[in-house]
Amino acid sequence: MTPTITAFASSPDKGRGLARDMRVRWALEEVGQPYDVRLVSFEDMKQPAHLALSPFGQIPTYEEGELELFETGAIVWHIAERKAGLLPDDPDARARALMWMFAAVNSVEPPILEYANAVLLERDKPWSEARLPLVAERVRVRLDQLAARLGDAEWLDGAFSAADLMMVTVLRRLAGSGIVEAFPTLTAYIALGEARPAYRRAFSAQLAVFEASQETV
Ligand code: GTB
Repeated sequence: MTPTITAFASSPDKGRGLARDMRVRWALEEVGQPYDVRLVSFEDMKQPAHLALSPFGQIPTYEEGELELFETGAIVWHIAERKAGLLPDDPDARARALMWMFAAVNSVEPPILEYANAVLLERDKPWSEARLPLVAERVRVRLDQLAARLGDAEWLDGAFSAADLMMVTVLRRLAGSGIVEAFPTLTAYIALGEARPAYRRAFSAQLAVFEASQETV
């Protein structure tokens, strides 16, 4: 059964591959699973039909027969569990892959999102100038810890897995901030992820949607 995912009809990231359907597209490309995409506007995302799939009115969602999922971590885990290519066979190594997926969304992503919000949504606040360095420092602390653990390894735990897919997409949100660029270990790690053919296919597919949306503006 061909799954259907939802994605922004017109992504605010302007085709930079930052919207989270990128994670799901990349996972599907890694396992060689074709998929359909239903594009939704911001208005569509808040309508009952989409809220039935995503209680928070967000993209991406994933439909496969009777199965309806939201949350990229859960969607990527589902894809990785069902198809070969994103998880090791060894049960302990699988448990560690799941641990790193949670680490990506639960320990690394929160300070990055706080920073992104501080830059995008709070710059006009009178307290922004004082707060931003504090928020940036919390990101640096987490990246320093992650870089120390990664060391000179290519991937988080042995071979590339769904954990790296999640971590790379989380870190990409910082591209151009100057923060992640100060960690050569992490920039090399991100570049390695971005060089994967499955990543390139997913990125091109997402970019094509954005470019088509610009033609109709
Ligand atoms: N925890 C959920 C998951 O991982 O699935 C979070 C999903 C989520 O945040 N979806 C966002 C969304 O639907 C799109 S990806 N937002 C609309 C809303 O909440 O109303 C987040 C995103 C948006 C924009 C950029 N950008 O412009 O750079 C980057 C990432």
